[in-house]
Amino acid sequence: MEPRALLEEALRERGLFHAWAPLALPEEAEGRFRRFLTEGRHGGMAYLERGVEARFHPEHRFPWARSALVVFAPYAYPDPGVPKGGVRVGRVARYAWVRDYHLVLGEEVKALEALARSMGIEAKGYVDHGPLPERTLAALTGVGWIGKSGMFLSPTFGVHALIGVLLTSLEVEVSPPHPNRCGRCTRCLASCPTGALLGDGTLDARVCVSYLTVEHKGFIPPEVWPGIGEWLLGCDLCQEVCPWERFGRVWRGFRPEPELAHPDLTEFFRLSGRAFQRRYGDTAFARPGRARMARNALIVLSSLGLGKELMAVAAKDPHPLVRRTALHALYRAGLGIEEFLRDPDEGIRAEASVLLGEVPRAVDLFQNRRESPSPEVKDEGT
Ligand code: B12
Ligand code: SF4
Ligand code: SF4
Repeated sequence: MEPRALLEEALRERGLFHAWAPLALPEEAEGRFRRFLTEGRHGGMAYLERGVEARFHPEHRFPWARSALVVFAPYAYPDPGVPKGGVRVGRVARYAWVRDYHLVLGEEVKALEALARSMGIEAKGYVDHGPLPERTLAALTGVGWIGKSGMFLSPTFGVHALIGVLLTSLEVEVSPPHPNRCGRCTRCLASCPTGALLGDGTLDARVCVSYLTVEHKGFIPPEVWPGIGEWLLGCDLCQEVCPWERFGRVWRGFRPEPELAHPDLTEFFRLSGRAFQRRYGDTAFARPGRARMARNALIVLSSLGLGKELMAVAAKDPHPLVRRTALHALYRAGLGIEEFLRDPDEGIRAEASVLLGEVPRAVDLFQNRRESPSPEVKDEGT
């Protein structure tokens, strides 16, 4: 069998969808990406600013690269159910119901890379780990298109599909592009709780719930909380409403876990950073980490009008981000916040004074805080 056929056969055996893309990436895609950056729509994701040239010209880093074998792992699995006990409210985006897909799909792509090399083919695999425009490559395979939601979707496997890429030295013929079948549909645009989608397949990440809950490192201003609503981690709204999701499939390599789909929120307040890492180190929760998951949990509890006991626990949290979020959650719930006047963090004390009316809002207005209340500001790091 030819090397190309052997690679495809290996993926078929693993139950993964795949298709080939050329490496001549359209200038239009690079232009959109550069506009996204110059308009600052990437928020605090500074890593996207690095290696833009390399992102759209992989052949500069890998002169042997001729094609990309794009791997799709669909994850339209059913909800694994809610475990008993604990405080289990809020929603976790579907991709995070399984062991971190960077690891699970990454292992598949690594095995594919090894197989290619064993046949004398140059190859380099990626699952989100490097500068590569994965959706653009997916759009060049001919098996689907970029929807108004920005998602790559396909009539073969719907919207919920994670992407891995293997750059190879193989010259391959590729299929013609798939027509965009969004038509007049605007369901995803209407579903977005924060108006993040611009309608041209890109978004303003600074107001996307997925960005705020997963990537944003600092405080999330209470004005934004209603948009976040019940989302504890990520957001699936613009995908769930898509009519093409009826073609959703499930890759058998994914095992959804009830404890990840419906985690006990008390753990984010109870566990030390190290214990959290042991418990969730190989899951998508590790990306934000313990303090940001606690921050997100407080916002969810505030949105649902629940969890006053947890908010009180959070008021004594070792991390200032958690205490600052607890201050606002308790304030929104109409509960006492006097204890924050004695908080070790000067900024939190000042904010509590303002909320309690001890300092006129016009004087402070939180303007002097390290983190501005506007989501447009840069991340501070937790
Ligand atoms: C940064 C990032 C985010 C950011 C910004 C997302 C965004 N839309 O820009 C945030 C944190 C918000 C995010 C959220 C999510 N993400 Co994300 N994210 C990424 C990452 C690392 C880079 C994306 C990026 O460069 N964004 C900047 C924009 C400008 O670029 P782009 O999204 O690639 O869009 C390009 C194409 O659309 C292209 N294009 C548009 N039209 C056309 C037409 C043609 C013909 C062609 C060729 C190209 C083309 O032009 C754009 C600019 O180059 C990729 C992995 C990667 N390395 O690519 C994952 C990735 C895009 N995310 C993914 C997922 C699953 C999600 C979430 C669903 C997770 C969740 N449930 O919370 C949400 C979905 C939000 C949404 N509606 O997009 C998957 C998407 C899979 C898919 N089927 O599309 C990816 C590919 C990760 C992976 N390996 O599977 N994400
Ligand atoms: S992931 Fe949620 S917040 Fe982000 S664009 Fe989609 S619907 Fe809007
Ligand atoms: S919801 Fe409608 S407009 Fe949005 S991506 Fe799906 S088909 Fe396209």
